Amino acid sequence: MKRQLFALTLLAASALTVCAEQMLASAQQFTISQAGNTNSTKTIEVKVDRADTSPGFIFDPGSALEARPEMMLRVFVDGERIAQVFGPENQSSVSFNLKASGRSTKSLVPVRLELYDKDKTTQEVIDINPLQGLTILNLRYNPATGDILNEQGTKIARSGQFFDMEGLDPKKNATIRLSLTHR
Ligand SMILES: [Ca+2]
Ligand SMILES: [Ca+2]
Repeated sequence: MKRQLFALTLLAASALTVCAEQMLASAQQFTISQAGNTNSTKTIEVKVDRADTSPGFIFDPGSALEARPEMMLRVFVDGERIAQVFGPENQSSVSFNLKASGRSTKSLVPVRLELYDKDKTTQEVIDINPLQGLTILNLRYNPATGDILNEQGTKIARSGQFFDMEGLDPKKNATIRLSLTHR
């Protein structure tokens, strides 16, 4: 009887140990998933103040006035288009005063801006990317740090501050002023 009781006690003790180990393991898993959690949804806000081309550029044939572009701006957050806006006809400079937002769970959120000279039948890209060979902007926004990175992973701006991006194409370029932030 005494031996049976001893065995039962051992059994109970080992069961407790197993139980405690399982609890510890699940607690560790919980901690890891908390620490590695980058999946919370963020709302990324994109503001585009304005875009300016050089008045001397000839976007269209015709008079000096007609030579100016008809700007169209598209903005994407994490692959989803959040805005498409048009400037007035024949304007070298357009105040977009655009504010649009999109959602993402990514730790580096892709933000894309495309600027075009949009006519009835043609749609020509206007270079707003200072990197050689690139015309549209494919930026990355880091909600954890507030850093804004270019296509090469270089930090180019900070969250909540307006910054300028200037295209280098000698014929069709513009400087665009934008800011990114999140909530
Ligand atoms: Ca025009
Ligand atoms: Ca045009």
